[in-house]
Amino acid sequence: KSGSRNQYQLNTLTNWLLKQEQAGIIDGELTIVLSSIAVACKQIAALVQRAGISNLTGVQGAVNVQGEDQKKLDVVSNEVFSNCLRSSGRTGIIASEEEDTPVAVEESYSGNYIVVFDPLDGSSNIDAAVSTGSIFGIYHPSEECLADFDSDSDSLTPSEQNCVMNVCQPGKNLLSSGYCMYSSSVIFVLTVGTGVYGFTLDPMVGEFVLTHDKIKIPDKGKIYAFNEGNYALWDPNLQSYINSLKDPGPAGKPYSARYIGSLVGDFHRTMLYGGIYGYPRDKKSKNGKLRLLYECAPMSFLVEQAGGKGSDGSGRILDIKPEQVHQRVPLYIGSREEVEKLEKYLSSM
Ligand code: P6P
Repeated sequence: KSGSRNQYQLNTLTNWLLKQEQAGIIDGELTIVLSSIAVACKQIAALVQRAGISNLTGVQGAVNVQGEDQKKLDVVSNEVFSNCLRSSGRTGIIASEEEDTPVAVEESYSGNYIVVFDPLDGSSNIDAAVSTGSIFGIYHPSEECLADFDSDSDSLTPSEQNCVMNVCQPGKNLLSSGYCMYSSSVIFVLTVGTGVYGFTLDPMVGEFVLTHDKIKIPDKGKIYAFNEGNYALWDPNLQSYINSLKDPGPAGKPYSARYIGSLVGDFHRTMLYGGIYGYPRDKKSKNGKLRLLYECAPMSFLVEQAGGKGSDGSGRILDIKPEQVHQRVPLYIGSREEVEKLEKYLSSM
């Protein structure tokens, strides 16, 4: 029968990308950028799974721009991601959590896409073999940032300035975003603006196979994911919100607490099961810990595409235009009902 699928035809990420291209949803250049990101994630998955064997656990002995001890795998994953994007020939500028400033890609000869990424989020979990992940976002080059760019420009060369301007776009400009989770399964999740799709790596074939067709986050969940070790440092209204989840009164059922300490793992579970993940601002960290450009905005694009919400506590993450590449913002993300209830609690501050 024409069109019937025989059991040897895998529904791979490559097939899916070609279908999006045929439907005119993405162009051939973006297809190549996304394919190169998938290759980078496969390489990182292999490195992560053998970290203990190939002596890739532990620290690199350097500190990154975030002031965090770089793990060996942070450095290696960053190189893998950068090399795949450079050799795609379609990436104009890349910005990484592990690099001080965004860099223009000399090898680019077409497409000129802006790619922001966290090559290995949650890397402090590596030595204990707990879930980690890579996060990415893709933009068109943008001149609109030129208008009101007021950095300490004397410290940046014109080309560095141009890179920063092109990278500092609000998440609502994202063409695509996604993550790859390295856990009991390796799952590649992405959106190109037409819903959220998940692909599980089949180690027998070395291909990502469609396993989650149009992820929809439940409107309400039963799980909250906050680091309650910081509870004493939180705004009193946030404390009240968390208490309302733990003790909803006689009519309600208490939520469960789940916190992996890896954004990709906590977020992926929230996308599938519902509930809320939060990394609040607190007395120590005035803007929280997570970075807007390559953590909060890509995840917020995904959650909105799945019917959920991504908020900084008072507004939509995707509306925030970054002023600096590594700018941090508070993040509350997940099911619509939980995020809206949290915003109400915080607005009564
Ligand atoms: P804490 C990992 O370092 C990370 O950036 C996220 O992946 C994770 O959710 C969070 O920080 C954990 O931070 O302060 O709770 O250990």
